[in-house]
Amino acid sequence: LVNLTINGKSTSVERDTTILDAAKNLGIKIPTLCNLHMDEINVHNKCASCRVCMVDTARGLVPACATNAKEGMEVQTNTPRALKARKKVVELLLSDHPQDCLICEKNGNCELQDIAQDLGIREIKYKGTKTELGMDTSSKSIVKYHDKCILCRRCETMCNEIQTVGALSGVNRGFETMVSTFFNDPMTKTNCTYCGQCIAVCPTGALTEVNNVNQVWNALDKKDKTVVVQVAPAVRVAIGEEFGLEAGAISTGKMVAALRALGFKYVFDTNFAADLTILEEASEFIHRLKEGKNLPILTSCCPAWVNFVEYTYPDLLNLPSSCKSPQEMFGSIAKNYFAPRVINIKPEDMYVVSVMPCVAKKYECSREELGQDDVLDVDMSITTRELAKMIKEAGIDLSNLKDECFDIPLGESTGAADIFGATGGVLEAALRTAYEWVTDETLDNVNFTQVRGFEGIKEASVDIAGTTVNVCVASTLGNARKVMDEVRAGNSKYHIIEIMACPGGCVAGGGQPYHHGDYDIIKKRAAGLYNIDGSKQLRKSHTNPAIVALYNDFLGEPYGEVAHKLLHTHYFD
Ligand code: HC1
Ligand code: SF4
Repeated sequence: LVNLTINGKSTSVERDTTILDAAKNLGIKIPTLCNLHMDEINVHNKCASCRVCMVDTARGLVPACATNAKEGMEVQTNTPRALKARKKVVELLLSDHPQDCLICEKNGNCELQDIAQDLGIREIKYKGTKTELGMDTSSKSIVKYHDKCILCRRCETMCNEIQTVGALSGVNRGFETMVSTFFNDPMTKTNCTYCGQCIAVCPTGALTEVNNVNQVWNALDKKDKTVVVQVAPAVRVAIGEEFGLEAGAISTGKMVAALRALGFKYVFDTNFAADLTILEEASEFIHRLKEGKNLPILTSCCPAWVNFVEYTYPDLLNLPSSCKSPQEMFGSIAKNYFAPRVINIKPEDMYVVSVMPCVAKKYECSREELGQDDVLDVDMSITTRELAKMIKEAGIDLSNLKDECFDIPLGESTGAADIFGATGGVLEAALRTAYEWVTDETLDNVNFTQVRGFEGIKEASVDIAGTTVNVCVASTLGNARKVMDEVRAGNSKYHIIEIMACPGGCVAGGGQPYHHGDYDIIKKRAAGLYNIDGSKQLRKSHTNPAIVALYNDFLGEPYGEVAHKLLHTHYFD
């Protein structure tokens, strides 16, 4: 241990602790822009590029994030000299930044804006040449606006170290320095999976989602379309944050009320399709297990993971489940069942909007194979943040709305569907159904707690009618790579593997309200989903009466012919 004082307060910390972390332990805030520390998921971005965290020591000014605490050190975080240096650094950053905060996608959520505000900066002091490197709007999911990049490298850390995709890195020098793709190619020409984790950690408006809010307003205005909306599991425990509610607050009823007030004709639930996915995926698993072929089965509901497996493991494309994701199954059932059979309209006269915690879902719904006869299953996907923008734009105060219920039948779901939004949830939901189907016994304890929690890779063995089923859950693409390399090498003992690209699952999706590096927020959202599951009467997907009726009236057998046509897909190398 080393002993030091910060602003006169004594503390003892482990050797190798930075001044920044030592101060944090004492409850002393030192502002930073580039630093990002999320121990739970091993994110340690400390490139010390922004120099906002300058503090005073006997040796002069030092960056707190890159200077280790030393025995006897006396640190002052707020001397006039430190404040002046900090202010100058931010003034220099602002001098080379587009000053369009009022119309910036990140307005109100920008860490640079916040620091400028906290430091009382009221003028752009240094005026001169500015970086002009332009935008990349090539993808359906992500906008990259280079001029707003402050070179903090958080996105690079996320993409390279956590996701191991390597789509972004620092290139060029001086004013030309940028974090970009190889040869500055458009994102669509790279292996970017659109996981959106770079967006989740970008402190400014340099990386944002493609904003589809206006397209949704336009659709709501069309008299010739029936506009329906579906909402992903993870949205209901995060949307409240945009309206001052606690992270993890269960806002389902208020969210439904807000969607109805926005003008959607039917407010449905992706959860309905999550239950449907389980019936198809459990059937597919049992089928593969009996045949002893194409194991382990890999879950296929996360579109960034699907992109990753297509790019990285083209030799293993027999393994992902052929099930479309719940987002897509929902669209398919809404257009090919609900439209013609329940409300008597043509599939092309229905417009399906999805609200997702994810930016890859925007890309997923544009994949041409995910539809029937040139009608895409889902027309437009917006993020949790974009829904919040629409609600605010309409002047609705979500936190004061009275709870309303989803429309039926595509709004009915079991607890198994809610937990899809947290890492391990899809697997747990599948086990609840597979167990009962294979054993023909009632599963009394539906809580497979071994696959819950935030470990990057979790495993368990479950006895199903005398067969030991080995299961694995991985979240982040870096962890997926570890598991998949074993599969490729023939060393994997697993029968089922669930993979989600975001650290912790969809609750941490790239389209959720910004967490600003606070992983507790993500834990609270997941706890919210498990609370919903625990409080529901029905917690096994195959007991959802609306799903049972759908098979009886329309689909026939799970994994049967109609299901194959409407609910399954294929992959491309
Ligand atoms: Fe997800 Fe899924 S859980 S992928 O994480 O399988 O986005 O929430 O909607 O489709 O249901 C996301 C969340 C979501 C799908 C479901
Ligand atoms: Fe990398 Fe994901 Fe960002 Fe693409 S979306 S650049 S894969 S972090």
